[in-house]
Amino acid sequence: MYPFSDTLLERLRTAERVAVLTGAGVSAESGVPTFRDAQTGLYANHRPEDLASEAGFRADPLLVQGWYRERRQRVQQVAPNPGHHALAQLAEALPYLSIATQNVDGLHQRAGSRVVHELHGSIMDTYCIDCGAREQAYIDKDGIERCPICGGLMRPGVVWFGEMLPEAAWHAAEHEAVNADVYFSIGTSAVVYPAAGLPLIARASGAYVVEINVAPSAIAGELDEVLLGPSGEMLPALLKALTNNHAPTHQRAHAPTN
Ligand code: BJW
Ligand code: ZN
Repeated sequence: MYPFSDTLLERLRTAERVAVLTGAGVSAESGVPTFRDAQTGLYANHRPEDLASEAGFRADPLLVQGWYRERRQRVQQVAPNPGHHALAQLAEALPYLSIATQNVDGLHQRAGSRVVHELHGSIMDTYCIDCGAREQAYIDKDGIERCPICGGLMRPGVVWFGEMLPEAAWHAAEHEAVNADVYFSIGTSAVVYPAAGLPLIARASGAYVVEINVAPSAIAGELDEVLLGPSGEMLPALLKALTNNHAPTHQRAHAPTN
């Protein structure tokens, strides 16, 4: 059993708004590799900018399209883990909980989370880099996926380095951070900006900010609490700690007075 601090439990019991930032670590226990794990990470054998930038894509579209195709297949074969499910259930147990995710795998939505802001897009989405069409690709003689309308290269609907985040998702995530009473940063190394800045924005705006990770992230020293452990175990334990002892608090607060 994880020892959650009285401060965290009390802040959660009285919170009106809880916001969460997630990263690849949340999906690790579903069998989706993280990016920066030295042995198993998606970037273990390549420079990140060769796979996740427009320049890298144009330099070797066959490599990059193949890498995303394999990842897409993997995501379709896996399922949400207890961490995803616990977050969906926490949203039901608390007055309001939103998720800003850097993940492109759609697993939060598949677990039943309803308010999910996808900061880095979706791996299931593809579009033509030249005309933006989302038609079914054809494969050319070199094995490259091309646009049936203009012949351009088909790219994944994710956010690469040097690209702007989707405006609506970013603004929503920033709004949630500014207005959160409690903020969780879960399973992210917190090295990629602007997403990594969200927990810091939340803290500067007065939230109680808690990290859940198997190892301290780049911003761990600037947060209120760091809980070391896998999110697939930590989040169900937190849900249990909260719902076992406190169910009445919010119900009382919102129940009719007569
Ligand atoms: C567990 C666990 C378990 C394991 N339980 N935990 C400010 C300062 C410096 C640089 C910049 C800056 N602002 C912008 C930049 C440039 C750049 C950037 O941040 N670079 C840094 C890397 C130096 N950012 C951008 O370019 C962004 N765009 C932008 O800023 O636009 C404005 C602009 C435009 C033009 C010019 C300049 C500015 C876009 C960033 C897009 C990132 N895209 C990627 C690829 C997405 C597509 C794909 O999926 O392929 O997003 S990169 C990759 O990293 C992916 C991830 O979402 C992202 C974050 O990774 P994440 O999720 O943290 O994974 P890991 O592997 O790093 O960490 C996993 C963690 O889990 C670890 O901590 C483990 O310990 C933990 N863990 N198991 C709990 N069971
Ligand atoms: Zn096209």
